[in-house]
Amino acid sequence: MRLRRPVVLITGAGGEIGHGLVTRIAAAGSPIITLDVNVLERPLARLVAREFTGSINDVGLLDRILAEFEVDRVFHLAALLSSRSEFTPVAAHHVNVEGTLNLLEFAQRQGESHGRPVTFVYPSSIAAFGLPDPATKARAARVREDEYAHPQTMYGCNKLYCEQLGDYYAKHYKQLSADAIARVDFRAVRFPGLISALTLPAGGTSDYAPEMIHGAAKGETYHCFVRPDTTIPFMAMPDGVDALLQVASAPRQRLTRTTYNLTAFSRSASDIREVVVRAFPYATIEYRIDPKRQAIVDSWPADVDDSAARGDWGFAPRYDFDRAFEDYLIPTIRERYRR
Ligand code: AKB
Repeated sequence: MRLRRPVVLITGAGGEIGHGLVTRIAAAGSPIITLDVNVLERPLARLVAREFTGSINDVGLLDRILAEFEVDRVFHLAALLSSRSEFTPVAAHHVNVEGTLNLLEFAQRQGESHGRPVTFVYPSSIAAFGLPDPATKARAARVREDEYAHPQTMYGCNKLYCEQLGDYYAKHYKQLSADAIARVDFRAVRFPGLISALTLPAGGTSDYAPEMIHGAAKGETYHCFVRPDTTIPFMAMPDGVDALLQVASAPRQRLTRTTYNLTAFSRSASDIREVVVRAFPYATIEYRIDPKRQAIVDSWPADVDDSAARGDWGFAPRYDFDRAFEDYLIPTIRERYRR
């Protein structure tokens, strides 16, 4: 007999992905508990059953959550992004790796206590790739999951390693102990640059795209820190949230891997500038290249092969480049700043 109602745990719930994810899961009627270092904004907090303010490295706090709740799904979103992580690599490792290890251990113990695997959804990133030079990037075209896995950033190293760690918890956990059973059903997606209309980006290297739009809508001059020809894959946030929900609910037997590439469109910085300037004719967007951030983006693929996600669990983004800007980003951001 079940004594407690299963809940969904979302870490980093106040961040860019968390906003959309909390809203969607709450609308579907599932109770949510959140863990974030910052207090959630009021409208978001109202949607959750219980809000914990604290660190994913506070093991005592995780123990309290373990004792009080039956968690059957974890969306582990908390992380320091790529640019921020290069300034504080040790702190990035602490949050991105040790924090993820704490959450995986939490999920294993939850699964042991209620006797069923806990679905653990992990947003990884194109930062897990590392292409050595622009010529290789141009030649590589649509990179598959297992190619060029030589990240050049602390964040990329953290993401790649945590994908492996999740795989270990899902398949090989304590393999020499006769009585240990793996209780973590780990599922990771490698996100491209995500562009959200609702939240401001914080600390990413793909942020030049959302920053251009938000800057233009606010009437501020924006200095784009990468060259006009710089190309990486992107996705509109609603498709990112859909992907997390879809991969979480995909039948286990359909999944042929634990980590999946995802993309919606690959466009250059100048393509993005052009569409933003068309929508906001008074926008001032200039190029002021930051060689270090440019080098990071140059090490990320121009496009990825996401056929495994499409084939295994039906990933099909709704927003291509034109729809993302015309139907989602421009109207929503315009409205946001008008208000
Ligand atoms: C970042 O730029 O750090 C992120 C990412 C690509 O994972 N947006």
